Amino acid sequence: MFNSCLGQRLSIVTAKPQTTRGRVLGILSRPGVQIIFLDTPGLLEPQYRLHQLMSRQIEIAVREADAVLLLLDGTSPYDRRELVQAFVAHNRKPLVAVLNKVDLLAPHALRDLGPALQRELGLEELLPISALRGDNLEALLERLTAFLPLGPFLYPEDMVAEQPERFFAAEFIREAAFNQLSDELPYAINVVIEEFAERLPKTYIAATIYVERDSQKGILIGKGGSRLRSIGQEARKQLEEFLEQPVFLELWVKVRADWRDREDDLEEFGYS
Ligand SMILES: Nc1nc2c(ncn2[C@@H]2O[C@H](COP(=O)(O)OP(=O)(O)OP(=O)(O)O)[C@@H](O)[C@H]2O)c(=O)[nH]1
Ligand SMILES: [Mg+2]
Repeated sequence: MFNSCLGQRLSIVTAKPQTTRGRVLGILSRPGVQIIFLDTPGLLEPQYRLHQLMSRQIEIAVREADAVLLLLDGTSPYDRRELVQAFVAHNRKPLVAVLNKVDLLAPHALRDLGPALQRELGLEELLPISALRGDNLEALLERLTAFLPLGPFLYPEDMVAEQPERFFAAEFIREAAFNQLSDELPYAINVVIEEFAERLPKTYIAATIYVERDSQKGILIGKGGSRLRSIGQEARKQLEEFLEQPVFLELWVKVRADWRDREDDLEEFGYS
């Protein structure tokens, strides 16, 4: 939804939950209005110190924001019901709630689901959208605009993102790893960009993928290095599209035991 509203692929998207770990800022400028979106992780029950820091990203974004956009997945609308209920109950910011993926819902299912969800979660309004098809995104932008303060633009009109290219490079590598690994392994991964150099004819990017255990290292690398190579190929394609330049990508794998629970590692990796 974030990417669809911005018309750019800034936030990585995968079929696995807990893909987004940090806060990603995206700027949408139109005549007379600038909307600054902060994409955050989803509400979650923390199991690791990393999860606590992810939850804090939500708190920080909400504190900074003029309005909160609560996005529910139409195919699992009651997912984490208590967390969502508690969030809505404690929220003091203007709230715009949307039900996404209506492209996958039959019209009659939507007719019943909308009012039931509103009642259950205490939502005044629930806007059905499809980020995939673009349904109701204009209506959503209009609702959000109503809560924005009057004033000069906060960013130049031609600026879409604020975070450095290195950040997005790490994210695209993590996205490829999420797509190509299964079970717990994607969650044990962290990507660090070691070098990012704009050289001719190709931008040179070297990155380390950290895992938590030696056994995970072998799975990530795969037979004869096949899986790591395949992850690298997918990431390189995305990076070339994003940077609009040919990219030479070099990937390394290292073990950092229990990094998801270690304060010093989380700080080094930029999560705190
Ligand atoms: N059919 C359909 N699929 C969608 C739509 N929007 C997102 N998806 C899919 O839903 C999945 C999750 O998308 P994400 O953007 O990673 O979800 P998220 O809410 O950011 O979740 P996390 O970052 O993991 O917390 C991906 O497979 C998307 O392609 C939509 O409008 N319709
Ligand atoms: Mg996300």
